[in-house]
Amino acid sequence: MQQDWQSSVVYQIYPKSFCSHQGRATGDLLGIVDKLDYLQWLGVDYLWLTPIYASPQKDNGYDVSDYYAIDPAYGNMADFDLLLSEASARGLRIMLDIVVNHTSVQHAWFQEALKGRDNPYRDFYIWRDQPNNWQSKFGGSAWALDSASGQYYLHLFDESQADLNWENPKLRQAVFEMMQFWADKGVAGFRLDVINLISKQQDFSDDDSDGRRFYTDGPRVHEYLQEMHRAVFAGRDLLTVGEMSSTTLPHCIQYSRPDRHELSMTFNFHHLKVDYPNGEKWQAAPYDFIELKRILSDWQSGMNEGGGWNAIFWCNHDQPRVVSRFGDDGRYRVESAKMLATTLHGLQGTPYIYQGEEIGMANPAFTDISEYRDVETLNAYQNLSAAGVPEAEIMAAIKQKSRDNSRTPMQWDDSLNAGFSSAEPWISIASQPEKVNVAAARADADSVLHHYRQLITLRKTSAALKYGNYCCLSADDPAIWAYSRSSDGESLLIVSNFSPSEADFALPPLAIPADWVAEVLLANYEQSISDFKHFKLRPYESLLIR
Ligand code: TEU
Repeated sequence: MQQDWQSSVVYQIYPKSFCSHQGRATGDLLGIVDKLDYLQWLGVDYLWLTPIYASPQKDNGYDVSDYYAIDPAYGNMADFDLLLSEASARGLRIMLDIVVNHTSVQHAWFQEALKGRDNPYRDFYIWRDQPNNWQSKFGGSAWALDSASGQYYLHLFDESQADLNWENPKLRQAVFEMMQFWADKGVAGFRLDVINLISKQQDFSDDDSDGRRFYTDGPRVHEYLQEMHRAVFAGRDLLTVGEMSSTTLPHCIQYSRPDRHELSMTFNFHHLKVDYPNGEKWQAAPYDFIELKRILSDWQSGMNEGGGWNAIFWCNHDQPRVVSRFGDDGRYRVESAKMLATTLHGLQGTPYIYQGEEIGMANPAFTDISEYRDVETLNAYQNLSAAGVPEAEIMAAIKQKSRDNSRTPMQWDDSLNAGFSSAEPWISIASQPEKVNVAAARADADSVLHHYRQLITLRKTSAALKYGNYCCLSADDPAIWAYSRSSDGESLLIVSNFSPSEADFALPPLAIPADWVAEVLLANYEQSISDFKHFKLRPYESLLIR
């Protein structure tokens, strides 16, 4: 049966920080198997695993050295097969992360390529006699010298991640075969890492900026995805989601409109740059709430009108925790985590939940650079220090923005290391594990966790939630985000207070038919509203009304 991914919910697992079955510093595949009953209870449909392939782990697996092998830290192929079958027995489907913009420099292809300019694998990568001025997304030049040949290879990310040359049909064939291998095994979907960067403009000109306009949504990217679709996706029941870096709405419509035969849906990050002053990530700053609403609203309407489909999310392994970012991880942690969940799950698109989000995990309160592990964070620290930025400013930015904010171990219970492992974890535990953990949340009917579970159930039963048109009702309000979702016969109203103060809400005239009968489907406070056209919202209060 064809899975209806419009009504599905995806749960993202960061295996390194999920659960260690073997009692090691890092999580493993058997640790995921241990938690499948929990995930089935939660009600999610797909489990997306970030990369589990053999890797030197310079970028936590996004530097793949062998696409056909499981990294020994995570287990082996027998463990993976067990995970597939145990997941399937519980109605859970496994999605893998496909990282094919680049490989690790330790990948056999790159090692062959290093052997000389006429090696058959040389052309799997991108070489130039002289570097241009493009910048790596992790800081510094995007080119590194191979001293043996005197040529430079392109790396849009870390120096250990060499960009693949998609112009080469043999490379494309090798990538598609690898994806077929995993699809044949029974994997039910793919998340495609920075897939809109694979096609580079071939003149490699210098830029007056960092170079991204020459490879973002590049000249042949749609052609390559259609080729991938014919080779791998066609005739298979797969959910495919592309991670799109600095993309545009028209491109995302093209990537995800079914008749284009590219992908099922796309991630974009525009709504998660509302706390980047002038586009600068490494500066501590408050977020712009009006801008957040505007961007998400534009993508809601735009993708709907264009026939595309959004992957919707607040959190992933590259982003800080949403309760710390757009909510309040202190006094109103529970209320604001629920409010953010309702606001996101009310939107049109397929919701993604990142491990720990469902229990309201917060950013860790790391204070020293030695507590951080992430290559991007450590590079930024070095570059900013070298540029003379004061230490306190750098640490304030890192505390707010570091990708490690979301990479601390999953908090399962109040035992040693939050139940993640019997060994000291590779990165410290984040926040109040004795209070914020799965066991405590399951036992408390008012927890963030139970709220997520209700949202997941609601999606399955409400046509308006799945397919309804989105309309923003409070674009300029400094505290409230209200919107409606309407489909034939069902209208929903989602009203959320993003502030720690009380706020007044008035339903704009004509937003809802005159004869409506309101019913609260989900809330994060006790309800006693008599007039749904005009009411007060308490701090971080949120209502989902039918
Ligand atoms: O991330 C792509 C990406 O550009 C980011 O979200 C990145 O983390 C951000 O720009 C940093 O400011 C993907 C993966 O999700 C990420 O973990 C990898 O490091 C990256 O690709 C390279 O494979």
